[in-house]
Amino acid sequence: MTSQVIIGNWKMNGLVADARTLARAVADGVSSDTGPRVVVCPSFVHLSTVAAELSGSAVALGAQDCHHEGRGAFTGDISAPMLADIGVRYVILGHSERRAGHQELDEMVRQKAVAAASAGLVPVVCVGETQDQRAAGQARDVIGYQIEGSLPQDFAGIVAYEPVWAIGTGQSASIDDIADMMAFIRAELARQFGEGGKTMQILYGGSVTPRDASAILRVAEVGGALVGGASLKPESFLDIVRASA
Ligand code: G2H
Repeated sequence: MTSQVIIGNWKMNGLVADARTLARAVADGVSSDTGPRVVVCPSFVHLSTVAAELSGSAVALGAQDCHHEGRGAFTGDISAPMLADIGVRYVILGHSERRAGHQELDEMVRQKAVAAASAGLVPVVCVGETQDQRAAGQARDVIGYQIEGSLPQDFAGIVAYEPVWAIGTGQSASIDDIADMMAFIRAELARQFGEGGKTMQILYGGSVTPRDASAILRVAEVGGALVGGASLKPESFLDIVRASA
């Protein structure tokens, strides 16, 4: 069985000293023997600091976004080759906070996933429905379209299902909801990608805490977790890592 993946998304939090302390605590708490793959995704300005702290550890470095072009006149943007160059191995793409706050559309996310893979990064593409879409019975349609639009045809990365209504609210989706959507996403991946879609890793994200991590990580098709708030507390994050397989 493929190891589960636990990814800490630090979002826009902390200063250099905080990132260093958090990275050190996670690096010290994760053993290098087989088990879950552990990734932390600090802000861009903390990547090099965190890379130094993670050096020689079993924890991999991730970023929270990248540009779809490799280089050029894109003021303020960061390319996938730049990230790979400083030791980044994973990149979160299409997070709902970027879809909502930066008007990122499926096609843009797809182009970023292509750029990330070309640079040797593992794209972690997020999909998720809003509360209104769920209430209107559109959750499956929305996720199906996001998968179709955001993942390139040769996609070999990770999909993260993050219902928008569960993000940062302290209220993760119910186990039944997660199981239902995971089964749907697996079927959709298999339908759209054939054999590759049957083994693509799918993470759950949205208010994962140590309290509910074990139950969530045991749901069929859940290949790990994308953790926001709880990843900022080393003990909470490491408890979630220990709950994974
Ligand atoms: C969802 C998640 C991490 P949180 O955004 O991507 O954050 O665990 O705080 O809901």
